[in-house]
Amino acid sequence: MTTDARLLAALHERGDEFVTTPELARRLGLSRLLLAGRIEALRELGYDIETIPLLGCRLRGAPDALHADDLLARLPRGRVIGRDIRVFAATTSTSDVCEKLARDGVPEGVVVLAETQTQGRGRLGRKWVSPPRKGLWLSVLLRPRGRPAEATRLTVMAAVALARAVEALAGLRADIKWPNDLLARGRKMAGILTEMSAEADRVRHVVLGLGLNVNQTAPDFPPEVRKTATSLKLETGANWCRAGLAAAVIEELDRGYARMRGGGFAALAGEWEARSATLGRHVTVCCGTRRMRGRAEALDDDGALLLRTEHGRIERVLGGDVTVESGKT
Ligand code: BT5
Repeated sequence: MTTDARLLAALHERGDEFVTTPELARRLGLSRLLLAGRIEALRELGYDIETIPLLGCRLRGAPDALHADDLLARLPRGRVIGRDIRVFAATTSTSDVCEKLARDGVPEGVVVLAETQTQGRGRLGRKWVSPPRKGLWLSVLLRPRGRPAEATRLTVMAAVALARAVEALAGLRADIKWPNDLLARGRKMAGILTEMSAEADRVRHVVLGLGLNVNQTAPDFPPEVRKTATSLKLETGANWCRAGLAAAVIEELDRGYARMRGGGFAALAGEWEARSATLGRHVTVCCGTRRMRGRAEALDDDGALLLRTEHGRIERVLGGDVTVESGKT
């Protein structure tokens, strides 16, 4: 961790209370003069740090901006996902950046965030609207062991992680629509894009891209998605601290990934099923030019959707767009 990350961690840890200057200087291994310099630098970034002689310092507020040091300071130690965090003011797509890092041999777990994306993408070349400072646009590089067919498991894991973070912080119940949407009252609040580089039987790496709408109001959405999209702000009426949310999402992703590696996918899938807006419903799945109708029965152990077709057969669906046709049966 950088000095600024450790300084912010010490302040976050104490909440509303003061940390004395000698304690801070000792913890960070800095002279008081250097410490004052770091505090001033953070103030220039928008951190509201109050200093009172004898009492010390406390953090009164953070800017509505994402900073790698601040995110590192909010996260627990010893994690894989988020051990390296990189924040950009703007990028084409955070998944492009992650893909480059993958080819440069960067270890798994690096998280790339951007305040805005100029070419944010969804599946099949679709566009992902990513206005500046309104949401979380982030990608994670993973190098999982296992067969390429298991990559869908990562989408399942990411959907559960997002739903948990949103629920824990905003108290908002989010439904998961297979394979990659998070819905609130039937509207899309988040999307997941899982991109894989693989050989025949081995995954080289996976880039997991997550987009979560946070502080948009209706006019922030372009007309083409205004009726189908929603944000945390639209659902709760409040503005949300994106840094806090980003840290919660990263923490949940790390927890989910650890569970998966520890053989705990079945439990994750159970949690997914409990939050599912898809299972038990009659759906149409469009997969390229193929169209299938049936009842969404269950999740397979690799994350595929098991669909009981009109003819009574079970089809395994690995990807596609799901439209829910009717209520649960
Ligand atoms: C997705 O695709 O839902 C995956 C979205 C992944 C976005 C993240 S952001 C970080 C990382 N970097 C990227 O470039 N991408 C990832 P799909 O299921 O294909 O849905 C795309 C469709 O959702 C579009 O065609 C629109 O109809 C709709 N849409 C676009 N932007 C939206 C938004 N901000 N909120 C809700 N719906 C949106």
